[in-house]
Amino acid sequence: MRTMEEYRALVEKALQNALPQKNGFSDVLYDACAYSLYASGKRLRPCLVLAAAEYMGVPVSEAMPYALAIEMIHTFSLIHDDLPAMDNDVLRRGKPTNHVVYGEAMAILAGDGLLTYAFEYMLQGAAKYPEHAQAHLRAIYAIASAAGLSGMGAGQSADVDYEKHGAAGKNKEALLSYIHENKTAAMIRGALLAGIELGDPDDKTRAAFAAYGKNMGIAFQIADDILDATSTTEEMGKTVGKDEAEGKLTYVALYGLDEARVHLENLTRDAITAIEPVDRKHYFASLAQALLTRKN
Ligand code: GRG
Repeated sequence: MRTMEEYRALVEKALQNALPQKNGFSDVLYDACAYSLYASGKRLRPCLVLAAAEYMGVPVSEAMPYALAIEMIHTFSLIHDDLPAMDNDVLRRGKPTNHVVYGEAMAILAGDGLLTYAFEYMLQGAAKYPEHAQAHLRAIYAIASAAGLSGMGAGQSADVDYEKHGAAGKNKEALLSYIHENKTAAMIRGALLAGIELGDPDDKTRAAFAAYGKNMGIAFQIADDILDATSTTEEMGKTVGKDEAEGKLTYVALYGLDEARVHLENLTRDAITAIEPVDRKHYFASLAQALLTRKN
């Protein structure tokens, strides 16, 4: 297995050829997709796909379409999350947001385009390996279910609904866990599961990666909440301090900074405990530990 930096370099290179060619009439859609996709994201989810696949002995070349597809879906979610109707953000990945540059209508199309193309891209990838068709179907399912109505979409809707209507009698702790588990952790868990499903994991491995991904994913969002309250716009490449200003339901808002940090540490420990039985070289434990202290 390689380092996360090595996976990231492979992802950046492969991404450059991932979008369909320009054809003249819809070049602006290509430009809008490329603008956000090629901006400097951390590429965490695609790197997780590749690491999990290599852990299972699957070559990077076979896993790459799934890595790039999940980054396209993640980028779609960022473009739409930034729209005026949602978070109304003007800065993302260190650049003006998609709708600021291309207008709202084109930003909606770019998000829709990236989401849809991700599935086209995964199916093209799967078609090259007819002898592994079942494994590729399982990988597509892992990503589709992470992104959709019982994953990221569900979490985002609960988040948006809270902003419009408040908790409306719901238990706030449970609602916050639901939002973080679905809005953010589902895609991190989905990336890991897609990677291992390309091999032929046993139930123990599947369960370990699922629990690891869920705990690390929630921890990742808590770190995001903490950074929103403590970091700078320059460091994060997006506007910080908005969570508090807009009364968002976050770990910092509900528990305060110190307790949010304790939740972050506990979830990281739970992630490490979950993966330990199958984590041959402590690769995934080290990764969770590194994310605990991330700066952006
Ligand atoms: C209804 C199908 C459906 C989907 C909903 C708008 C939306 C689509 C989802 C929003 C999900 C969202 C923005 C969650 C926040 C997750 C998060 C922590 C994003 C930041 O991830 P990083 O830090 O960002 O990995 P980079 O830019 O580094 O990739």
